Amino acid sequence: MDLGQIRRGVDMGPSAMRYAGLIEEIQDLGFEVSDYGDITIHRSTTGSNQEQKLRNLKEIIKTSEELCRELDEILTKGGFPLVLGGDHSISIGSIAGIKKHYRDLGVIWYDAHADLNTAETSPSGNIHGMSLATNLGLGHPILTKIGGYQPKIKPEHIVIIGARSIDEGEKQLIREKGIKVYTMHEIDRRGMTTIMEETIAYFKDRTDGVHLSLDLDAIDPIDAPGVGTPVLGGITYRESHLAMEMLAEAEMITSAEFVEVNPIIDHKNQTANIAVELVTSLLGKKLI
Ligand code: DIR
Ligand code: MN
Ligand code: MN
Ligand code: MN
Repeated sequence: MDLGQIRRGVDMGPSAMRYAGLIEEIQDLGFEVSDYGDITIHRSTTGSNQEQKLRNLKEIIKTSEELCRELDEILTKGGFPLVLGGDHSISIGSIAGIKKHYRDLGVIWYDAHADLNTAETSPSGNIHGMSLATNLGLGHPILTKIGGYQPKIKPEHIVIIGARSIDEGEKQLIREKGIKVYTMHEIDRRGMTTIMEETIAYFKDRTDGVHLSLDLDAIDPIDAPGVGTPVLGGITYRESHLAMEMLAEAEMITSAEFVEVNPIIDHKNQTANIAVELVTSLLGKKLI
């Protein structure tokens, strides 16, 4: 889906990751893979839903409900859900489906942005910048109630990693709710090893499952140029590998999504390739 923001192309992200060998790479690790295929996106042709404050709201609601049902089904069958984006608004539907299976679901939000806007604070009206707020139960009531319940996530069960572009309203919300954020400043200053050790320790006793929501724009645009909203000064390719490897070692992650890969902007599928590498590191691939 690419309806959560304005730049076209991010709906081709899943295709690019499949071409980059995602399924074969996961199978090589010894896992059985069921590809559920793409979710049909109901794109409005009338343009009547181009609301200023919540762009493509109706279509995003429909898609989110469908994704929610699929993820609920995958977890009921005992699978590990891996969701491919698409823009980050997909996490509204994915977390709605996943959270049904946990009492206290933790979320790692690996992103240059906080995605904590609501229609009131958003500078863009793009719902991909509102998905984490929605999961906290903040924003448009139809969005927050996807899956028939709210909220999905408690503020103390969130860790944001890699943030470097945070809007005023988001900063306020972070302070107000006491959300744990490791900005680029902390990563530069204290190193990715410490940040991941702390994140893992933080979730250990608090949660019964942890979802990784990884926006490729968390990674520096030099390494991952194929994203719609690149922000200079990001997490390196190596640091990201390390983060995934440490999560794999901790056996902590129970579901994941990789979002915002935009093949139109990418160079030779580089960003999709990195996404696939990070997935395999997360699933336990080692160098030796
Ligand atoms: C900005 C950009 N904070 C917004 N958000 C992005 O539109 O709300 N999130 N790009 O990934
Ligand atoms: Mn995001
Ligand atoms: Mn279950
Ligand atoms: Mn982002």
